[in-house]
Amino acid sequence: MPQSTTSDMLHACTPLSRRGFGRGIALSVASACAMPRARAAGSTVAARVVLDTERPGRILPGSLCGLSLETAVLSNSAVLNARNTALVALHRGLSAQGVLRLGGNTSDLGWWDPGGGQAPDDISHPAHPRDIFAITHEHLENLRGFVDATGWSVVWGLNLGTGRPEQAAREAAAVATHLGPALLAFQIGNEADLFNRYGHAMRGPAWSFTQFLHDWTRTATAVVAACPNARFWGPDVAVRDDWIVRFAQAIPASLRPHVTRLSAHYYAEGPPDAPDSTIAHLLADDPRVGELLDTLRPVLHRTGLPFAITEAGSCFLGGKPGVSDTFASALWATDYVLRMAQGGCDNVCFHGGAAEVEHANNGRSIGAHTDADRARARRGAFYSPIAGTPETGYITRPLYRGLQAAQSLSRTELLPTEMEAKGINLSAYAGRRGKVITLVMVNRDLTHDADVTIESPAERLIVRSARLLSAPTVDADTAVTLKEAPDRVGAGGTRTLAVPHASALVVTMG
Ligand code: BDP
Repeated sequence: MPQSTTSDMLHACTPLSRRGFGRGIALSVASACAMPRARAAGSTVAARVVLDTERPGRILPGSLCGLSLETAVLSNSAVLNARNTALVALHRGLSAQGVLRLGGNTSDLGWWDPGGGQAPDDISHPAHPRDIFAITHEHLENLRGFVDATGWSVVWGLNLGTGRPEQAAREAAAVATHLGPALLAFQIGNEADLFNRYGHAMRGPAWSFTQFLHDWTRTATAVVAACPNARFWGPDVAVRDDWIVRFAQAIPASLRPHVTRLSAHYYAEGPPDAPDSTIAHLLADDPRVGELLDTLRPVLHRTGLPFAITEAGSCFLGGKPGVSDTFASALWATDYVLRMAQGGCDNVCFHGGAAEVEHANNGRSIGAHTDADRARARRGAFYSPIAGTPETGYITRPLYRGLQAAQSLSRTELLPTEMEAKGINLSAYAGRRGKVITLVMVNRDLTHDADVTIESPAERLIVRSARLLSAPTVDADTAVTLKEAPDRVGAGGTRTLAVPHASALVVTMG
């Protein structure tokens, strides 16, 4: 995917920015500014959703929504630690078997220190002189305790940026030993498609896919020599969809059985100061999502490999206050996860964490312009689903509730749905588990309420329960709830349900 001019301009002004976001999104200034603070007097549309209960698709995994953290989080031994019971509970509140991906920019700055040594001279980088950190036995033991307490599994990012294959192999062996069955897979290199960009600066200007494949193969080969059962997810790129396709085609035969999932990252917008890093833009359809799914469809079919978004966020460079930490991010995420799931993606890990995210971004929280914002960002990057520290305790950000709403389709067989949205920004996703059918309707429209009539030609469905994902306003950063809406469950099996603007409704039927 070639970088757009916009992206190059952004790249020129903001050292770490690197994504061509927003291509093709037609967003008028008027709509970008439309920010209803109270319920707007928009009209109600009569929409219709048709469920095809006879053609169930694949079963979505229990780990549909996962979390992603910077590897540098391990430097604070109290965070990923079984004794951090508040954080354990918040992971369990999302999923009983989620995926915790450790990676991000800091995964290319960590080095395996088997015993209190000095960082090897060749693990250093002029662009990140003070960011190199050690990974120790103690860190890995704490991590194991944490994931055992949560029931989650780990995807571990190995250092391709500043490390050497032998070091990665030693690190992989230690990680495999400590994590045991809780280790799902390794990744090699974080967003290697950006390694030649200023800010990442891990490689020179001539860096290419061919060189990446060469380096990746050397590292993976060394890792397999040290851990014969190693599994890999890759290529974990930021923007180059074509690298995913080329990677799937070019994995050397000896490593092919070890690659168990294709992976990439997605940020809906950014950097925070870009004019269209807004709530309206976040909630509008992003054409890149459809483009990626179209690109991947034949590859997933041909290789039989599943696909994951191992790092997702509303706005790169730490998120944007007033956007990433608002209810809008919850609505965006519910729709994004389910849209991706419908397109063949099995897992979306949302990036977050606290000060380590600043670490990953060279010590800056770009979106924070006041001391209060900076203090808030240190407790949790604006895009983080969870904010807090072991000392202060933890809170959920609005995004977390959106992930819980999306998780309601985990472990269901996806059902084809057709939404007649009458021109408003309304989507629907459904799944079946045994006799129960769950339907998630997301109304990302900022002004139009919808009365949605549910039709299922093959069987008569009766609404049994409904939960509403809502908040006082779309830009609310508190009081976001996902709670029972008994008024939606009409007597006699009413099947026309109200989905107000800026809300989502999770309905179970049988
Ligand atoms: C991603 C990096 C991660 C950063 C994040 C961001 O992998 O380390 O923290 O962007 O920009 O690309 O916030």
